[in-house]
Amino acid sequence: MNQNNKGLSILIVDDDKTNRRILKELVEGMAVVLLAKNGAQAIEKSTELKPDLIILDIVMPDMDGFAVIDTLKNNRETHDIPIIFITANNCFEMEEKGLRLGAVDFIAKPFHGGVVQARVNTHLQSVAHKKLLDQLAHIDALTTIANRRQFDEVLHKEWQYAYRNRTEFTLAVVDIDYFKSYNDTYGHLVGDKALRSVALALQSQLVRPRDFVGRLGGEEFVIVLPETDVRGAEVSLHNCLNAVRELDIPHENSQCEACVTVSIGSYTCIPENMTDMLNALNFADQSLYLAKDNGRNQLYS
Ligand code: GH3
Ligand code: MG
Ligand code: MG
Ligand code: MG
Repeated sequence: MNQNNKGLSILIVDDDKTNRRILKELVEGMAVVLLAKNGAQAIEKSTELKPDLIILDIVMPDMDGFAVIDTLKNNRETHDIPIIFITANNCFEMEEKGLRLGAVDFIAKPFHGGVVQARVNTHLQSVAHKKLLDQLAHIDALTTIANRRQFDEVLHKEWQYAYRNRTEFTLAVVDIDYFKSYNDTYGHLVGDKALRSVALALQSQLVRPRDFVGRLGGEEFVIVLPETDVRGAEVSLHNCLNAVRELDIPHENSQCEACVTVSIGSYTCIPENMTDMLNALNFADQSLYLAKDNGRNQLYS
């Protein structure tokens, strides 16, 4: 029905088999359909599969729709999933209760198929918009890699993981060498192009799924290497240095080589608390300063 909804999923929760089938037939052209026949199953599937929209029956044995929405809204993992109530129990009090519990819509049974489709379509479109906005909010427009906001979130998550699991954690800061003079020599637009190439070269070297690179701002990047000790980090970060050098972007006024290079400062630790997270970037920055002071075009860890 709507091309923009591709890849989205809807969970239909109803204890009545015929209702599940009818609803499924109505919406299966718009999204991937998942089914649950009771409240417990609804919660299990919502937590595991994170559907983009839930159509929820109210009257069900054991656990009714109100209990289900209450549980989902109180769980951080599921609390943003939009829920549409659909029920034969359609007095205004029920409708008000459902909406106050956080439902985005309320449909009375017997329903008209076209109305259900139209409403579901509207909600799927808002989900798609929200996803797009969320993506844009986490990406750096110039380089297309992750931005500072995403870095802050990843740092918090990975630092917490390392702290809880007593694993080593590496944070590295990357800064392009003599980039002011690059802009002065070749112009700002060519500078932007070089920035993009450097960002993608760094990204191409970080192959493990949780390795992360983002743009901190200006011509500085940040790399997070979870579960990585000093030796492991040195391998990955040397690969990054080489990948940038191998781009072989001419820089006739660089004082290290005739091409664009970067300096990298890194810091590895097993976190002892959550507050030290704020200092980790400073420590990596201190190493970067030493890499610069030592002649640039190198890693200091
Ligand atoms: P160093 O080797 O010590 O790092 O020297 P540098 O010239 O790279 O360092 P400095 O901090 O003095 O200059 C950074 C320059 O990066 C300044 C600015 O012209 C350039 N820059 C920052 N952001 C952008 C951007 O988005 N696009 C372009 N083209 N240049 C940028
Ligand atoms: Mg029912
Ligand atoms: Mg800089
Ligand atoms: Mg620089």
